[in-house]
Amino acid sequence: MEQGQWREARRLVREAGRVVALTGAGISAESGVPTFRDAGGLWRSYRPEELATPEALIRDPRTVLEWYAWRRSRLSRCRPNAGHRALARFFLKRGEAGLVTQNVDGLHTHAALEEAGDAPPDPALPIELHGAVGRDRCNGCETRWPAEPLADSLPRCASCGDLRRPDVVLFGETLDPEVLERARLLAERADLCLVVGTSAVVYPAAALPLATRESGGHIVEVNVRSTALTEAATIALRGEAGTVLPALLDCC
Ligand code: BJW
Ligand code: ZN
Repeated sequence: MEQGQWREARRLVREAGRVVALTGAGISAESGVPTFRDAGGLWRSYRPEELATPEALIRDPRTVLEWYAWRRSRLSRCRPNAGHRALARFFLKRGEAGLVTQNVDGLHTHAALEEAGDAPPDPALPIELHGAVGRDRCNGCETRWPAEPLADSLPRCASCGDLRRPDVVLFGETLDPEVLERARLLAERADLCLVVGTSAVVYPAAALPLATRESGGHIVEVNVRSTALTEAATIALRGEAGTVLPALLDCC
């Protein structure tokens, strides 16, 4: 059964004209980045749904900014793993469609830079649905800056005085419509959507693989356990992304 699943998954990858990948926190787990909803994915007993909200940012900005400062400092020690690198190699080789991520950690971009040697072409660079933790933006206007360490006083925008915050999409905030549309078109036109390391409970990201399926394509899921999307998948490969992705993609 297991052997048959692998054979079928490899066939789907080989025969697909266009492949889109949707990744989540699980692909970065082996790089030492905590996930959101697995055991150990909590921070000081807060759940992401409590901290990653615009309401929390207004009610208790210091706690939210400290959470991001803690994550940034952990991230500064993290490197892309074999899963990020396998996807980067795959999309460097097979330019049709491309990579969509919910992650804000920048590790797909690092992997593409490492694998490409110089400027990687678009399909190997991720569409970052939920933004990037390496940037700040103003909560009031559109000004953006590279992230800076948290000081004693709350960081403020020099133009409008509003709070300076990470350039990420919190719960209840809307995704950048152009970014979402690019991802939606890739998913809709793909013959195969590879869904890696996501619990698939956060929308609209979780709807993207369903767009592939509704237009006649397949879903192959890579995860250590079953998820909200498993039933919709043609094949579900159980295992760590850093092991499964090279084994699945390097031979196709
Ligand atoms: C491994 C592994 C290994 C471990 N190898 N695998 C439709 C229905 C219901 C609700 C909504 C809906 N549409 C919109 C909503 C509201 C909301 C939502 O989806 N809520 C649900 C939770 C119910 N969505 C939004 O608010 C979005 N905005 C929006 O839609 O605007 C319009 C709107 C507004 C208001 C109302 C309605 C519409 C915005 C969502 C933004 C999410 N933001 C966060 C924080 C980003 C910044 C940051 O990082 O701090 O994004 S929350 C957090 O969850 C983060 C993640 O990107 C996202 C997804 O998590 P992910 O990646 O799946 O991680 P985990 O931890 O959940 O899963 C890890 C997986 O890896 C597990 O499956 C493990 O098994 C696996 N794993 N190790 C392989 N080694
Ligand atoms: Zn401003």
